[in-house]
Amino acid sequence: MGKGCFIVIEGLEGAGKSTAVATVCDWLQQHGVSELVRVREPGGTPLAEAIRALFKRPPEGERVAPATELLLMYAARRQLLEQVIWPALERGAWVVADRHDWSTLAYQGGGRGLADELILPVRQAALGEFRPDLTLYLDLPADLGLARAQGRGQLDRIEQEALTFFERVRSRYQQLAVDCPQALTIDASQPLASVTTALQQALAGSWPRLQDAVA
Ligand code: T5A
Repeated sequence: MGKGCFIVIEGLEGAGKSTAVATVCDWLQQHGVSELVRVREPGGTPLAEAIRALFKRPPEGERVAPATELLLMYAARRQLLEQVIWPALERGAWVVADRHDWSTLAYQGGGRGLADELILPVRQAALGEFRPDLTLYLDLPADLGLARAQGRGQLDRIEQEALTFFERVRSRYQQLAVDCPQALTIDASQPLASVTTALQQALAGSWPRLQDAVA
């Protein structure tokens, strides 16, 4: 897929993903990356943003089935890939994403309990073999992440789930990170300055491999 590089930030609510995206982009710019594209999931195109709004605030009184969540997430993801990510990578840009495929595996798989037999064919149809060059997983206890999210004000539909839901999500994330050679885990329970340093060190360590990938 093109000559660019695809970096994804993953983690629970309140892990500090938005802040991490900014840190990663600053670091890449300082190291000579000339075109950077930031995206978030779900979202990033008008259609995908409309799906995000429906996903977060469905029509009053209508329960969203877990399998519907799965299909909405991959529909939004494919649209973002077609409209933004793949064209950017094709022209040599670096793309930094706030959430991607692991969010579905962790939230709809781990959290909602959907079986791999349902998820994986949908994932294959939407992504094929496309995967990030680097995933930075921000790991923290679910209660700490939720407390940070609560500190920002009103909670959305997902944030109102029970703590055990987020513990299952975290557990799936941790397993995905262990299983993926292109992923690094960052301790996101540390103070922000320490998380920033850890992200910069992770990028420095991955830099030779990422440059090889775009060469
Ligand atoms: N979803 C998404 C699925 O279920 N399936 C999917 O496939 C996808 C793609 C998206 C929701 O959709 C679900 C998951 C989500 O529930 P969102 O708003 O895009 O929602 O994502 P959230 O995770 O909800 O976004 P947050 O803003 O809560 O999380 P961030 O970006 O990780 O956190 P951030 O950077 O905004 O920080 C939150 C607060 O914590 C503070 C920040 O200053 C901020 O106030 N903070 C720290 N404080 C102390 N120490 C640190 N180290 C800190 N880091 C951040």
